[in-house]
Amino acid sequence: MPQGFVDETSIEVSSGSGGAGCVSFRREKYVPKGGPDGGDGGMGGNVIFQVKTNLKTLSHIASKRKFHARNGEGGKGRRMHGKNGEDLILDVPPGTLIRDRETDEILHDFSENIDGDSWTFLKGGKGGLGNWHFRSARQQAPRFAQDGEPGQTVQIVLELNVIADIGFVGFPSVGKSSLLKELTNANPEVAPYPFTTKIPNLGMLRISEKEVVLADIPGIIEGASHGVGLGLDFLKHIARTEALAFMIDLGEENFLDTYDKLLIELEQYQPALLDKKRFIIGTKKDMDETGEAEAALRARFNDYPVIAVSIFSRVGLDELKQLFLSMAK
Ligand SMILES: Nc1nc2c(ncn2[C@@H]2O[C@H](COP(=O)(O)OP(=O)(O)OP(=O)(O)O)[C@@H](O)[C@H]2O)c(=O)[nH]1
Ligand SMILES: [Mg+2]
Repeated sequence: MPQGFVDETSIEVSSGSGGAGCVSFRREKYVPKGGPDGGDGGMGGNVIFQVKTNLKTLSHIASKRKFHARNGEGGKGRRMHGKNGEDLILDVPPGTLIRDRETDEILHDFSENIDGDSWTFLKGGKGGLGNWHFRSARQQAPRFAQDGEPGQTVQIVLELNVIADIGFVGFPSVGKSSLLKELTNANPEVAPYPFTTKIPNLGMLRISEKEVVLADIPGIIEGASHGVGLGLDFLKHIARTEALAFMIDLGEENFLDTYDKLLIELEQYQPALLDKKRFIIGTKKDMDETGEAEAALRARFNDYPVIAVSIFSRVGLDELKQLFLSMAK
């Protein structure tokens, strides 16, 4: 599996400790020695995982190593209960698998889950009882209370098989990796010679709370289905995407033939690839005289969305992001 397709992150999670019970005695006017009135400690916060379907990767978790739920607060006089500690709620994308780091045991599998489904992994510690509970005929003024129960700490690994939403297909050097680099957190190699990209790269585009995963694959040339260039084995990595972006270099002489050539290769590899949603990206719009090329592209593809972009002059990128968003699941 190429790098980046399995998202994995190792973290430590801890539930909160319970708050301590309180030792306290009533103080009232005219009552010289009040009875015990120390309240109980609050519960420690739980560790909860929750599915969020707008997430596609674990990158929002990977930036931190340790996560803690809050501790419960101590009890107070007048039998006042301490505040419960706030739960730690970790949002994960559907498909996330949670393992124990030491034993490798699968603790939970979120593969079937829908938005908002949650799983409580670690319970917070119970709060200790206040001295009020320990009064008895023999013990009228107990000077002790219980400690809160400690929280639990576990090392876990989160795993996710990331499936891209949109795959980039195009001839070598059309600018696939440049676009991925421009729009996402990925950092693929970019160079002015063909077949710079040898294994697929994934990148995540975040637009207002939503994540769209883009897949940059090696260049496809005529005859690739018969093994020319790098062949087409890498197309398996875009077999499950929602949509394909056909990238066409506006500065290239025979740019209108590119699309047909790409389609032939895709069909040879797997006809089902042609059932996917499609759209056309004209690249390198900053080059001279690409205006005409763009118009020709629009005329040819009036049934698919067409967007002309340039990484250098930064045109068309916002429009493209919106299109990606609308094409993703
Ligand atoms: N003028 C211009 N050049 C661009 C633009 N985008 C990419 N390039 C250049 O095109 C060349 C190829 O870019 P890449 O992003 O490596 O192309 P690729 O499609 O990933 O190529 P392969 O991985 O070899 O298939 C590089 O020299 C880029 O700097 C653009 O918007 N305008
Ligand atoms: Mg590339």
